[in-house]
Amino acid sequence: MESVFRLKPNPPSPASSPFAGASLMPVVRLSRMSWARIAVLVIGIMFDRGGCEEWTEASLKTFPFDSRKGPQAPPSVTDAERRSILAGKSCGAFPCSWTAQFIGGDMIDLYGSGSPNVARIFIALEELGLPYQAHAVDVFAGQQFEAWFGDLNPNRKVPVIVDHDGACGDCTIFESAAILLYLAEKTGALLPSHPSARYEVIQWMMVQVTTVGPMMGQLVHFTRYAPDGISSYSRDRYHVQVARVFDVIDRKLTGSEFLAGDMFTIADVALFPWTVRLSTYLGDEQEERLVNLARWRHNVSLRPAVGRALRAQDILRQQSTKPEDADPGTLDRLFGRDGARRT
Ligand SMILES: N[C@@H](CCC(=O)N[C@@H](CS)C(=O)NCC(=O)O)C(=O)O
Repeated sequence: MESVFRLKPNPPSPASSPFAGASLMPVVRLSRMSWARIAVLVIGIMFDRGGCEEWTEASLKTFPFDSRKGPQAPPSVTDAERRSILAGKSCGAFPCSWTAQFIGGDMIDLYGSGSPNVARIFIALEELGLPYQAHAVDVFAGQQFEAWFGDLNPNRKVPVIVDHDGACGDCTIFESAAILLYLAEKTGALLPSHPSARYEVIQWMMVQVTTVGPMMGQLVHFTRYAPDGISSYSRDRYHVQVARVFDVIDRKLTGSEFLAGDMFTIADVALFPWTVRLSTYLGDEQEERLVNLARWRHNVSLRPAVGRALRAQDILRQQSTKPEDADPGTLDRLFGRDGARRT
């Protein structure tokens, strides 16, 4: 477990915090935390475009903060102040992983990367307004094979969360769908309680985790990573499977605002990240036929929490090795090929 803390981003020293000196607030006598809250709110209002743009690489780059630096150092706050911020879910325009640094205290550790299965968890945490701290696991540098990560997930895949305020104490959960269910049950949101509505959501979420994720994952693998010349049968098979399941989803979205009805749920959270670059792998022509999916994706992309989630995940992406820069031996181990041992 020793290297868990190495991965945490280094906050700037408290001396560099704009809230560090009381002399910055000479006229109105407010507590530091009140000033911090006001600053977060004002800057948030100034820069939040309501998440009202479809997420693209370009929109991430134009976000007015240097996401590599993240937020300013947190001032120390009292428990009462922290509770009142949490009660107000005052993440504002910023990712809750940023605001959480102003709050301190128990929060959720998220271990992840820039992948779609990890994006699911960022979106859920932001939708639920839960404070969390994100840690990069650099999978294209092989960090998932380090001993400390095997203690968190013996299957050596991200995402993993550790909830320090969980019903089971420090609850460690892996597998993105299990995490989504856990977070929904913890908060009583994104999943209806009535059994028929609940299982409508669960069955559509299962379509994502058993079919969309794995089929897309294999299609991406055989399109991007497999050696030329030997993979056309496999690529064609996964292409057909992806096209088929998205036809099913598109039909389901006819006359239905969200995947499991008129409420945004963990089924939508599970699907969205895999649709962001769908045309790259499915082809423009096939994707254009999915008109209901396009309408749904556009609406989901306008949700402020989704915008915040993707910006927060981009910080992890920037801290990680790009697939094209990965060492060939690490790629062999990651993909379990050429006799390389994964564990
Ligand atoms: N079924 C898993 C899949 C997770 C997954 O495939 N994670 C990839 C994201 S890059 C990973 O960690 N790969 C590293 C590896 O396989 O070594 C989930 O939904 O959580």
